Amino acid sequence: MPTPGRHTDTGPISDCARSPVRPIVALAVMAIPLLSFSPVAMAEEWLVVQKGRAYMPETLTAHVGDRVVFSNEDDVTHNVYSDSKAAVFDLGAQKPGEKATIVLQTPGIVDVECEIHPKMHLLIDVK
Ligand SMILES: [Cu+2]
Repeated sequence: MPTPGRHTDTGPISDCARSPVRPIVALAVMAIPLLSFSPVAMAEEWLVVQKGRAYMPETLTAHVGDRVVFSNEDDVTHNVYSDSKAAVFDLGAQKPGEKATIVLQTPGIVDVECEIHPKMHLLIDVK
């Protein structure tokens, strides 16, 4: 037997008219995580190589939140440290091939030295 009652299903036409609202809501929900993650995406990572008993580069302009990776690509041990107000740290004895990372947290000039080789200097200008 056929289904004579089908004509009553034409009611949902009014629901279809409302559906264009949904994509706008979806876009608004997607925009929230994009905005909250943007400061993290802006942080950069800088590579400072120790080679020939010198830092390369010897000057760096970075920003609060950036990371600096110290990579000992020399054939001698180094000991990277800083007594500067903007960043006080001591990475300790760093053997050839070893890496260590710091995070810049305060604006100012950071004078990075080496406990073993006093001629080594790296100036980081933290904005
Ligand atoms: Cu050194």
